Amino acid sequence: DFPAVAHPCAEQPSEITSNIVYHAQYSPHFSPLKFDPEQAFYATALSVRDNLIQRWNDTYLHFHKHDPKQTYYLSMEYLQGRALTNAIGNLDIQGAYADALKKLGHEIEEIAEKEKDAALGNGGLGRLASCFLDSMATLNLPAWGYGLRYRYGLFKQKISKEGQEEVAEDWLEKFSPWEVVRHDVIFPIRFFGHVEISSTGSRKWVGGEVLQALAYDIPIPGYKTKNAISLRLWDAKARAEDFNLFQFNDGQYESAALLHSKAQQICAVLYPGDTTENGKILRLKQQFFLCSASLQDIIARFKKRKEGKGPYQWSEFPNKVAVQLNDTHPTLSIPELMRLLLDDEGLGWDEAWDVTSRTIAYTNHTVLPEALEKWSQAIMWKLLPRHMEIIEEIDKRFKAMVNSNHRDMESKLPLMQILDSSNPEKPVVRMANLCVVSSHTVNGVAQLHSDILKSELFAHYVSLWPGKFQNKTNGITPRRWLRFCNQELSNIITKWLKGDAWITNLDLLSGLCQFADNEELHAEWASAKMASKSRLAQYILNITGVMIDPNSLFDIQIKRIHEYKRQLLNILGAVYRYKRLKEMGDEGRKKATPRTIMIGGKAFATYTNAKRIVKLVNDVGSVINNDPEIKDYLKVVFVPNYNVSVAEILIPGSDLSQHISTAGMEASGTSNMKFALNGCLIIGTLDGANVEIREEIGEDNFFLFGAKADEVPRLRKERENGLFKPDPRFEEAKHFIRSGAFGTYNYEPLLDSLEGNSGYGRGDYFLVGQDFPSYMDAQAQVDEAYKDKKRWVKMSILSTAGCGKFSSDRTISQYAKEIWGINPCPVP
Ligand code: DL6
Repeated sequence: DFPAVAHPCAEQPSEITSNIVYHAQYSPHFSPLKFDPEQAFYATALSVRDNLIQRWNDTYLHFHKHDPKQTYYLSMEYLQGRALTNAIGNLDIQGAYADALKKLGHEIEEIAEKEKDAALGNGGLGRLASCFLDSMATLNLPAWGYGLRYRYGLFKQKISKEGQEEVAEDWLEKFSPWEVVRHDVIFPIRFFGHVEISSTGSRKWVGGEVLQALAYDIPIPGYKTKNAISLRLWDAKARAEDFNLFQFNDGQYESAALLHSKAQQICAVLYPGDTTENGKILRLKQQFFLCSASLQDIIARFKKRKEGKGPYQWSEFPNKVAVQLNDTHPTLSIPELMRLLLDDEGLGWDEAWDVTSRTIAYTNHTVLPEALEKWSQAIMWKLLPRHMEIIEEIDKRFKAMVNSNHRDMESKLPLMQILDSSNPEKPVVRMANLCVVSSHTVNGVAQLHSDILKSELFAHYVSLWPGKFQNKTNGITPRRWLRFCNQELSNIITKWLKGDAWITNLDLLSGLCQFADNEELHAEWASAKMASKSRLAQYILNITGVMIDPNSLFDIQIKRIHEYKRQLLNILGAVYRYKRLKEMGDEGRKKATPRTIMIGGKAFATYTNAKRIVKLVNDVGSVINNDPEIKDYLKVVFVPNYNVSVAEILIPGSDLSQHISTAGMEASGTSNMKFALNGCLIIGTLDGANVEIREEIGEDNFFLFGAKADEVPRLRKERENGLFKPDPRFEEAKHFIRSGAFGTYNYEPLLDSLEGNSGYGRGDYFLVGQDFPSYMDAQAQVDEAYKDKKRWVKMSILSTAGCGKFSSDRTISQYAKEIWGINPCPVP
């Protein structure tokens, strides 16, 4: 109902110039008269934000008026990366902004690099959430993301002689130009305390520690649409009255501000260490903080949208609200929604359960046993006593249902129940079981993974609820991961497909197949790749000092460092290649395909073997890159501090990428999709989404090796029983490292993990030795294929052409139709 005002949403270069200058002067964050690239970035971002705020408000109002069913995506992680190029690109005003900045003496690319990555996530799961938001906005879906506003995101990785060092990453060091604090959106969040029972038997959670959740919103613009949705991040604060002035004036500074310091801890870091009890409590507090704040907000919005429309029924709630749990981290949404409905809204159990289970759906992202969350019942009783009562009741009713309706399943109950007290000293709550029992839909993230969920991890539940389980193969946004990060290639695609409709309809890429042998396209394709490789080579030189040759085959593996992802297989292969190159002499080497192997990724701070892998890659690189005999044939580079922005440089410049996890262990992978989309060939196992990528782009365009998922248990057994005969090349590579060729660091614990079951040995659980020979054979095929430039470029074109399925627009449309039941609500 505001009177109309001229909004400062600039779209023409001259308006943009004055809007940027306006922000430099009147939204000052720096001393006056300064306009270097950093200040220019902030002023430009604020100017773009003006434009976004207009769309954002319009979208909010539109949803409010039409009251469609809305999805809320709850995730502990979002890996947003930088926002400026993406926002300007999605608003389709790149040219105008570039011109405007030129007039002000700046290049848009140069100022965009001043933005810090928002790294509020760890890996694929967080980046998936960010891709999903882009697709939700682009598809005009009524949907929002909820997360936490971590003060420090994922650590910055520094590489020293000792290996990886973690340094706090201060993405809010200056400020984030994108976020808007909503001072009116604030909810109380309780921890600890006890349950009070009234004379009528109703229960109420009281006492304990009460903090406030305050909303910070980040606008998410859709691509070429008026819709802009919200990523709402919660920050924790304590109330002024909780600051004890008396104690402070008495010199008791710490106790005076106790609750304030507790509030600061909640959103201090992503995934605080959880080896101590304090660490566990803090993690659980973070999870509950996200769930409780988001649900209170969702309920408030549900009620607000009903205002003036007569009385509402709670049974309507699931017709207006869909909550998607991104893995088990937001599981506490289940007992929290139950608590809010039972204790605050006064619903009976059956009604509250009906509403909750029709609202919530759960995505599983891993089958790794150590990643399946189990929380100590003792800690849960202490921190969330009312929720534990509710979880106990859910578990009791679930068991009663199985006992009365599925007597044949009774023997499976110990595996299926939510509370596991089989170890009386450490009874736990199994979060995944709570999710499966309470959600209306459970999905995996690639076909193979979803099949494994149905046949193994959740097999028993399938007999109870066969219709509950679905697959939603992951996807990536083609905007960030091709259109904006690889403009050369995307312009070529637009030219050959006669238009840019592929950006929102990625299936159209298949139109490139008909030109797969066209020489003109080949020349353009190869030249775009060379431009990206040269840019990447320059980047590597700048950050590592290592000179790499863009004419060599660029072979990249970037992902979190984990034994199951088998960076160790990659580096052992590199060690073997190096040894061979040394032995073959000058003449032999001349026939070799020159290669640059790049590995990047962060190791979790307490994951010792992962940190040893980082150290090994760096040590191997130091020796090989300084060997004058080998310099024209092989380089091994560890790319430090891998993050979204670094990926945007690496992926366009790749020829080959490695997705080589032990089959059955990588739920999906999404970087495999990004590489393939950018015309990079994959060497990989039949794992996660590799399986579907290979199906889509054709098996001739994929370098396959390794054991299949269904062979893995037998191979592990054989390995345990001493039946495994290692390939001599595998033995040679390990022996070479043990000989001290790459320094004197003690690699024994790492190498021994590939041996028998004694000492550090874990019997090569990840089957590196088993897959080594077929890996090396596949790498030899890569070397041969790369020599035939025509064949390689054709394979590269066909890779891109086959990636239509892997757009996150496709994934999100499927979630919208098949899980959430929501429809587009475009702002006119
Ligand atoms: O679904 C997104 C992403 C998958 O692509 C990866 O394969 C999977 O490892 C990752 N899962 C997680 C969960 N925890 N762990 N491990 O990050 O999800």
